[in-house]
Amino acid sequence: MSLKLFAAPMSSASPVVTALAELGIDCEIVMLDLAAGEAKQPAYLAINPHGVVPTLVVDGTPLFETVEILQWLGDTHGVERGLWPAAGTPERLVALSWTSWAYVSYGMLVNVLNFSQSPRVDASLHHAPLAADALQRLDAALGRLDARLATSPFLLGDAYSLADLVVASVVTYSTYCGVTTSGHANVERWLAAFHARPAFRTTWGNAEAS
Ligand SMILES: N[C@@H](CCC(=O)N[C@@H](CS)C(=O)NCC(=O)O)C(=O)O
Repeated sequence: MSLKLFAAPMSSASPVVTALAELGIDCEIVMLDLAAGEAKQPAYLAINPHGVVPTLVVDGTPLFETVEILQWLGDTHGVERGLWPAAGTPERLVALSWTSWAYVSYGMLVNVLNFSQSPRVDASLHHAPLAADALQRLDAALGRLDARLATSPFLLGDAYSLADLVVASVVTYSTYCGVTTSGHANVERWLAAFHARPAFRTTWGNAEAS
């Protein structure tokens, strides 16, 4: 199987780069310069019409959307490495639920927060009450994640898995956007375990919000 990842430093592609390192997958990685508009060039738009990273090209077919790439890596490479539950198991359902929750539900609130207060968004579009509401909802969401992590060290039980990598990546990014994890001791313990992993340390070296 040939794999080629289009990525950019400290971007939505970072969790994919981390997963490739965690799984020990040999993959060509092409780093685009987003500021120079490389993701908007016709050659790249032919691969990903949305003009964003990441895109993983699998035997010539592009796969985009970070959460789909990560779930696909779990399905195709994670099971044999003990990092993703096998198809047909209850744990697979748990893994799909939490990883999609992170990108779709929690991620939607992070986007609201960013659009309403980020310095990267035109100040005329900022909306302080909306940002405050998003922060409150994100804190409540972290409370529900904390309750899950109170029952076991990791999302799927005693062992670290790609499900932790996916959800912890999104939660880590949210902290760069102003979300605080204080008051959620289980989330903080679990995030520290993620941040201690070599795959995280090598790929998120100079992290900052993007
Ligand atoms: N929902 C997409 C979002 C991808 C996205 O917005 N990526 C940004 C980088 S964080 C990007 O490539 N922007 C293109 C640009 O700035 O030209 C995903 O998760 O894959």
